[in-house]
Amino acid sequence: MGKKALLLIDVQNDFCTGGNLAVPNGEEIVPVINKLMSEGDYDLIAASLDWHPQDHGSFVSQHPGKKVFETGELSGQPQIIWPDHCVQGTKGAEFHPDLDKEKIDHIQTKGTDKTVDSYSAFRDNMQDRLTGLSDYLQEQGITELHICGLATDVCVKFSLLDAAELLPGVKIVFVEDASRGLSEDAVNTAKQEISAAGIDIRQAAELLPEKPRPAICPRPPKQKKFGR
Ligand code: VGL
Ligand code: ZN
Repeated sequence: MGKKALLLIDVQNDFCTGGNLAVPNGEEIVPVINKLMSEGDYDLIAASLDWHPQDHGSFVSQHPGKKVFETGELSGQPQIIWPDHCVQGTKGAEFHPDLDKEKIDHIQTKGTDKTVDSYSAFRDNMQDRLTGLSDYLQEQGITELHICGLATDVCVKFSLLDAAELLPGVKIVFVEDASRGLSEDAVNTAKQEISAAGIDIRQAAELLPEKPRPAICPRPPKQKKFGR
């Protein structure tokens, strides 16, 4: 029998309302994910953490004269300049407080090298260094992987595309309503790329095992036989 895993991408304070790189309504995914974790039939639950040093090369603080969301350069490659976010050991880098963290079996950090960004939980943006997550999931015998989190158009998308490429034979599913994106246009483009890669797009409710229906109509009582 195959094994099913859930992978949560960057469900961290800085990507929720009030955070440094807030995804609109990002925190709305937390109850959806909690339900998936408690009612879903997962053999393994993994989560990634965007985990940057305080002088990470994607941060606006490291690019004097640049504005956030402009394109700059990092190690000779084009790089979107982000607000400083998810600095190791800060409140912004912690999981959202309402997330049922005790259900998480395995944590994968990423973005720890200040000279390269890492949107995907599987490898850095230069695509030359793996994080180790794909090997881990393979060693665990995972045959189906559901992915969701923040942000759909950045880290969730790149994690999905890498999963499809690095885990051949594993069924990959994007849980759309357990994810939120930074920009609506970019989310629509991302969904097209996700579909084109052969990844299924599903809603959380479709992925929960069917509950046995309560017996509201028990067998009618035996009719008393009269006569004879
Ligand atoms: C992310 C931008 C920079 C994300 C991380 O988790 O989607 N986006 N770092
Ligand atoms: Zn980041």
